[in-house]
Amino acid sequence: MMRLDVLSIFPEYLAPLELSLIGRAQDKGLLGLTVHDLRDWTHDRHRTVDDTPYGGGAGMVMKPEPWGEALDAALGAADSSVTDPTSRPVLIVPSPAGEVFTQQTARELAAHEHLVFACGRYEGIDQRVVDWAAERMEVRPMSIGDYVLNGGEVAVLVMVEAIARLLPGVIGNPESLDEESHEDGLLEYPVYTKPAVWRGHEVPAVLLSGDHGRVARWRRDQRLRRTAQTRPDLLAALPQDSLDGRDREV
Ligand code: 6GU
Repeated sequence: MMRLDVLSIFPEYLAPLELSLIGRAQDKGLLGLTVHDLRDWTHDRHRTVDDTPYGGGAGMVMKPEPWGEALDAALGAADSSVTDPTSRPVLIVPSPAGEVFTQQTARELAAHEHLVFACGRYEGIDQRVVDWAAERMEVRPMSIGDYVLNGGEVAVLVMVEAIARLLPGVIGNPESLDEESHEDGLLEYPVYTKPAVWRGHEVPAVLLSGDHGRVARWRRDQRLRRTAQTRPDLLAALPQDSLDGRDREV
């Protein structure tokens, strides 16, 4: 069972993880998710987690001490001498300054037994927390895209959903994963259901033809066109041998 620990000063922000697919995965015992309040590891009356930055400047920085104790607790008796890299915990630090999280990252992280997410707020976490952690575990500063959020919590919702749905048993029909956008480098094809005509718009005739070969070819063409239209960067990044002669005619 994959273990996930999320450390945050706004644990209520992670409440949606109890719902839907991820909530059910927890009920089924496929996933063990715990959300922790960072303030549980403060010892002053005001439960202080931030302080002014050394060197001056705007905003506040998250103090290292609560993070140190929180990470000690999340890691527990984890044995850092274990050699299998998938059994070593990974610390994911959401940050707009991180490496961009992609489907490839989701697949890599889904292979690990224990992920710890450290949600920063304000101007960020004292860098020594990350440096100290990097001596004990794999640390991955991660961004979910080129824009700025107020904190890491929403980014964690995004990453946990992308990772959890890849775990065996979480999605009812795992075949539905194969032709999704970003799995093989092409965007997905458009889908239709009944009625065959709706507000004057018809379902493409090929989908009613019963010819599985023609349907497959049409769907492939649609994926190529959509990708060229919306994400030419993805098309350019495809390995040379992933396009056949018919693909090149599209
Ligand atoms: Cl992971 N955190 C924050 N605060 N902003 C972001 C982000 C993460 N990814 C994109 N913007």
